Amino acid sequence: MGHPVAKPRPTRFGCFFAISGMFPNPDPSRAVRARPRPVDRGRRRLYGRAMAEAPDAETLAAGIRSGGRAALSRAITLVESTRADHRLLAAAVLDRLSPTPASTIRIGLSGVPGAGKSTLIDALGSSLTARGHKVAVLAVDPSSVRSGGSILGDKTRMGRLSTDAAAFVRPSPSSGTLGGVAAKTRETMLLCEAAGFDVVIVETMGVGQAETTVAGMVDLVILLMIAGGGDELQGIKKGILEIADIVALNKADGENRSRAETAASELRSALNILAPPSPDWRVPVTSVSGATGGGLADLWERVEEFRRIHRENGAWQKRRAEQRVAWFRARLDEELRRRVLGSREARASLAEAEAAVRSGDRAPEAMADAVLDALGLPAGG
Ligand SMILES: Nc1nc2c(ncn2[C@@H]2O[C@H](COP(=O)(O)OP(=O)(O)OP(=O)(O)O)[C@@H](O)[C@H]2O)c(=O)[nH]1
Ligand SMILES: [Mg+2]
Repeated sequence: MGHPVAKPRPTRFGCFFAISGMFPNPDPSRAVRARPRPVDRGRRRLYGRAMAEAPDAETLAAGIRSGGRAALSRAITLVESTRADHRLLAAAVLDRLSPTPASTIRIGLSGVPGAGKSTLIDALGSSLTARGHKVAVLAVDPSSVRSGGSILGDKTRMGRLSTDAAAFVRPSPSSGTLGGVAAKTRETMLLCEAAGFDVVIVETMGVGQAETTVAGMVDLVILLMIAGGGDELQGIKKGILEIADIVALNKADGENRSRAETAASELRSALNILAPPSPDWRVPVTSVSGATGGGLADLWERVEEFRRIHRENGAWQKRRAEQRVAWFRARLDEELRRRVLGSREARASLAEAEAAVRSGDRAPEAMADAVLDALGLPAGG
């Protein structure tokens, strides 16, 4: 039996081989050429040219470090851009801003639509800025991935924070995959930290995947719940409860207060049967009201307690380090794919290869090998 790739087949796939030498490596860093600063020469040896050449990166980084809103906004625009040269420039800015301050707190706030996340963030955030914190609020909204729009009225539901000079509210980037939106949100978070925001809250509306993705970029996850008609415990997705570091029963006000407190105690028993997220931490369940501000001081105390305990046992630092490596790997995978398969010619050839696989004419395994061979990446190395 011959090599499957060599098997002559009557498809138009021959065209793939004809242009296989034409996969240009898009080199967007050419667009941002500049004389490297001294430290870049070392980086250049280590990481190649892309990181060394970025004329505006230094200026932008300096502007962000000095707390300039214009520089911050410009860098966020770069992060959210789909242009390759913008992404490279954003990467160079982030590199100059590394490491960002270790003293910040990154909070993921999750909960079903209408749980009161924005209202609570507005109240909690305002109380924090009143105490001298600088608060950034970002959003990962899976519906924006599908619809191309951001959470409607998000800013208006954070009326106090969006006009607060010590706060920064940014809606979800409105394009890309969930992973792409999350990556942009994470980069924006780092820019905000470098600009002096010491509390970052990432609001995520949703069920499932978005929460897990956000948990991969924050120090702790607060799950906001509301008391339902009595069967709310059955309705909880176990996966979501498992990523929660703190649970808050929201809307504990007016006649809903006692229902929220009953639900909180039921949840405490439910959580007892789940493995705690770390040996030193039992997930606390508090009742809060974003509307009245009730319980928010207690909620913040839990956040600070979580931080104190996990900084002392090292889990805080370890989680951040692991997250950095995970994002490095994700970016590497994405860039590898983009640079190897992203050109117009490669995409056309891939479409052709996929058509041959879709029709059943070629075996997927052999076709994947054929594509990589044609790209000069044979299996034997
Ligand atoms: N009684 C009461 N109502 C609240 C409270 N917080 C929010 N609400 C109401 O609940 C509704 C949803 O509030 P939001 O803060 O927008 O909820 P959200 O979770 O951010 O919603 P999405 O972003 O759409 O997922 C609004 O009508 C609020 O007025 C609260 O603490 N108590
Ligand atoms: Mg909201």
